[in-house]
Amino acid sequence: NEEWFREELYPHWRQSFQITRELYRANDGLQDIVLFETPGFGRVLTLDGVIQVTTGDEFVYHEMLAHVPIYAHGAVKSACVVGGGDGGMLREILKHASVEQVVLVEIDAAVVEFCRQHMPTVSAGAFDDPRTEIVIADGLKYMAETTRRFDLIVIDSTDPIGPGGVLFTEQFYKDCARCLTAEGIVVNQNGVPFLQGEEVTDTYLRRRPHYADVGFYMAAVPTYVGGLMALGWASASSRPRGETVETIAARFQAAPVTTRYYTPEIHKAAFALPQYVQALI
Ligand code: AG3
Repeated sequence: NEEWFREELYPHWRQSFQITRELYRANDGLQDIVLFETPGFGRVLTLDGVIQVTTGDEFVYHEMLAHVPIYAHGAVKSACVVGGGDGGMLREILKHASVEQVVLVEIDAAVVEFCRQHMPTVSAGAFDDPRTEIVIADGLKYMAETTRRFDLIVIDSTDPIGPGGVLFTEQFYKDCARCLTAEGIVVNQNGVPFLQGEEVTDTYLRRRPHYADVGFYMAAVPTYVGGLMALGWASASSRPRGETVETIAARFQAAPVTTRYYTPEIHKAAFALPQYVQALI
């Protein structure tokens, strides 16, 4: 009598996970939060029925959204994570000794509490790091109002459905641009372009007016099915994306972090876009 979770993100394509046991289920009025254990991917967190994190493969996503911009920038001191209530993005950013402060702006306090308790290996102590500041707020409002400036903004959101939808608007991208330092970089999860191609086109068009450089890079996250996932890139200066593999490798060697996916060669290669993705831009 097996139990299965079926993800219904796409109308025409579903993926299923065998459930060893359901651990928790909550609804705090903002979204449905469910946590279950699987034989293959460890603990899986879903929000409104869509997989956000699995302890098995989260390293790919978190490493690629943290280390690529950090090594491309070369001297990130201040960072902001919008979303990311599981703490995995914080964990990766805080691996860098150059980082002095990270503000986590998460709309849903319950996600932070839930993940802190039931997925502690994801945050791995990052919530308690003295460099971490947690702000429970709507990211759109926070970015519109803050006077802080960041070398790095990571938009670690859900898909553009539910409370995370505003994090894909032109207004939000414009506010993020205002909050960047001179060589600052914004990255975000931009969906799986084979299945969500319009998200790439929309993001490109909404950012183009507000940044010196707008682009995408890619990573293979097993549970975000449908081929490579697109990670969005926008920066206040056109310098960071073009850094050579030699420069990236030298920075990585001078200030290494432990990774399971990221390498300087993957960093460079990730910006090579398949034709079907280029066609969306
Ligand atoms: N948020 C990214 C979820 C993307 C799922 N989308 C998809 N499969 N198209 C992850 C939050 C992890 N910190």
